[in-house]
Amino acid sequence: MRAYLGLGSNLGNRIGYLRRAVATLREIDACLTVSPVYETAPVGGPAQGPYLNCVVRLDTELDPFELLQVAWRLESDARRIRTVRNGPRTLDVDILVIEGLELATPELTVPHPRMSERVFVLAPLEDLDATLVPPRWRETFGASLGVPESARKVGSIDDSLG
Ligand code: PH2
Ligand code: MG
Ligand code: MG
Repeated sequence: MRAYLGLGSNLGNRIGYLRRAVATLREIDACLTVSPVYETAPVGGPAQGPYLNCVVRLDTELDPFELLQVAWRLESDARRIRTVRNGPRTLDVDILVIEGLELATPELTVPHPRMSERVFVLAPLEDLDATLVPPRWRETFGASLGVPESARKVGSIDDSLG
């Protein structure tokens, strides 16, 4: 199956956490594609610092729940500590889209239920495949892209970003 994962970090060495997660995901798909990296204003939760976000596209033989286990393992490798909902984190890995699949279970809902409102997901997703972003979502997040700090492309995962 072909899956799109959203990665985010706003604690510690943010780009380092994203890079490490991508390196581990390359063990699953050596040919994966990484979107540009964005610096984005935090959405929801307590006052917290800005995020780095990107989206990864990969092809895998794993099933959705096996891929979810991988996402959780990446977060625990990053020593993520869960306190408040939408609070700051070293690493968040969300399954956004799995091509040709819709799923709603207690552990996993695909497509990700809140992605249509989230510029930090839609901007990098659109970079990878614009057909995944319906025009009416584009209108919403396209407007917020004009808002300073909402999401700013800062470079590629391999650049030395702060
Ligand atoms: N993730 C959240 C909540 N808010 N804001 C930004 N900018 N980026 C995120 O990845 C993010 C967020 C919950 O997963
Ligand atoms: Mg998330
Ligand atoms: Mg998550």
